[in-house]
Amino acid sequence: MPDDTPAPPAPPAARPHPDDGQGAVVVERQAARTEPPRMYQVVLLNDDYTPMEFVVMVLQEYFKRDLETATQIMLKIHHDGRGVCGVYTKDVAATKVELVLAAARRGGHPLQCIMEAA
Ligand code: TYC
Repeated sequence: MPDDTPAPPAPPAARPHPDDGQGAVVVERQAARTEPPRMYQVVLLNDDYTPMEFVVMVLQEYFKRDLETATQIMLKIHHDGRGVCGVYTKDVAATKVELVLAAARRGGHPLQCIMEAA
């Protein structure tokens, strides 16, 4: 004999929002709590062999500095041993480091470029 007992009622659908008890759904605004992304500074290190002109070109090409600013940053690195080229999100900073190191390798220069949490 076929079982034609009706299936038990499905449980009420999950209700993600509170109900005011009168059929209207009340959506409460959540306080915005998204943290800003961590930022990383890309740093060039001084060495005795990379030509100054190459470093200035790198600062213009990969860090979008004008000639005067690029020259100032290059001279700061030359005198202090290191200098910040720019501050970026993690992925952008990592990409810039890779691009600079690849350009230095292509040019046969020992220029070093690193990133560090800002
Ligand atoms: N010290 C190098 C020179 O005298 C110039 C230089 C500047 C090299 C900055 C690297 O990140 C650097 N030719």
